Amino acid sequence: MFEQLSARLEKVLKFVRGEGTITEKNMAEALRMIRLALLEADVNYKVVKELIEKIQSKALDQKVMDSLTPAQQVIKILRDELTAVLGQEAKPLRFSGQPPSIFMMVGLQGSGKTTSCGKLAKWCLTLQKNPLLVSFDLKRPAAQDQLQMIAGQLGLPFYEMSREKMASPQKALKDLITHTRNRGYDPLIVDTAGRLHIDEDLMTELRLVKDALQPSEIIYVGDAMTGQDAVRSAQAFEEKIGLTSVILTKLDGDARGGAALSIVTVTGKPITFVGTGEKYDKLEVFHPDRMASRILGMGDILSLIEKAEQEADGKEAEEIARKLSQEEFTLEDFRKQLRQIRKMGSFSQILKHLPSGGMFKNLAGVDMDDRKILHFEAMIGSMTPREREDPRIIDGRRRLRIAKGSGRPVFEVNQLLKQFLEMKRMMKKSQFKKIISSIPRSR
Ligand SMILES: Nc1nc2c(ncn2[C@@H]2O[C@H](COP(=O)(O)OP(=O)(O)O)[C@@H](O)[C@H]2O)c(=O)[nH]1
Ligand SMILES: [Mg+2]
Repeated sequence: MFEQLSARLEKVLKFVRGEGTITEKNMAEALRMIRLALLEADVNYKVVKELIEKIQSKALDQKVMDSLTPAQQVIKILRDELTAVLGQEAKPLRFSGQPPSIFMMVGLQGSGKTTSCGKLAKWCLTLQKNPLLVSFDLKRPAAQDQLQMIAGQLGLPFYEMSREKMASPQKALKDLITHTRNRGYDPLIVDTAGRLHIDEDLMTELRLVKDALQPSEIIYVGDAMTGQDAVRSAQAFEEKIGLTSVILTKLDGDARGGAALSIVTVTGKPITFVGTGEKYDKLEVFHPDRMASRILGMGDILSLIEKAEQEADGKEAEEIARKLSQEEFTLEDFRKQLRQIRKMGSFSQILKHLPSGGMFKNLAGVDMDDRKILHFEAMIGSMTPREREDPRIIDGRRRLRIAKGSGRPVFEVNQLLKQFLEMKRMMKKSQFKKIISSIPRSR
């Protein structure tokens, strides 16, 4: 679980933060904790071993960077290493120079292949592409019904593989390419058979599709929630079929952070996208550095900003994010933030992106449902601009006025102010994000 990994690493960081210098002893203890945290998060033990060795040798090399405290150094090294393992930079999907590009999806049943076909097609639309969806499963021709339904929902073209066509698979696939080319579709997104277990039959079928279509991308779709199982099957698909990239699904759930690290290490193939929900817009470009930060518990502020930007004015979102990481955050900003949160959807989704132990933890404690957000907004709305700038001036009389004006009880006004001050206090304490953002990347 990301949260577990984050929580454990946070403990580690607290530990190293408190010490003035790196000594062999506290370093050993920090590494032991990092190792446990990673293992518990389902990171492959070989990956853990390599990471620990790298961190150890780099951390004890005192010349890492003079301007950093030892704690910052360990954090920086760990973050850099995680990022390096995850692939350093976001990798885009490769479109073929000569259309049509062909994306072939492989993976076990239930991993999210069919759903990801829909998501990917939807994403292609944003690139002004003209995707065509098709499903190829010799054993279960009915499997294509699901994709056909998705295509229908998204208003996208779907190519039907009838039983008659599939009687001669090679010809069916050749006709498919001709059809795609003649109609000018690009890319062709191919859903393939998935079984609960990998067997030779499945691999033979997938090889047939691969040989006939010569895909520009063979995309392994892995369910992050299945942890090491996803890692093992990724390895099998890589060995038997050969992969070019990975989509990791269900990162919205109880997903283990280790799966991402491990799949990349074991297959050597980049993660291009992550699935963060059942809906077709829940596909996010994978950013290794952000994932590393998220694993480290710093919260994925950048992803959050991106999400906010889709809904709100980009400048405003940027400004709020900047203020969030500094101290000038006022009740007015808080109100804007609440408004955006309301637009963005479920609050628990947002919480996942914020630093664990960060300012929103306490808000979560008061069960921030949409109604609560509206009430908070109403109360802030009843404040004068000066009160919003400096809530310290809000005395008993002002509280009563605000309560009356917003139609909320006084205790809720008190609660709002308490939450807000607590948030600011947490932000002041949360030097971590600042440390990280101020660290120049050494690579
Ligand atoms: N929460 C969540 N559910 C997903 C995601 N991707 C797929 N699913 C769900 O996982 C289940 C299996 O997905 P499906 O696409 O049918 O898997 P397939 O057997 O590999 O084609 C479905 O209920 C999907 O709605 C995701 O990113 N997040
Ligand atoms: Mg399917």
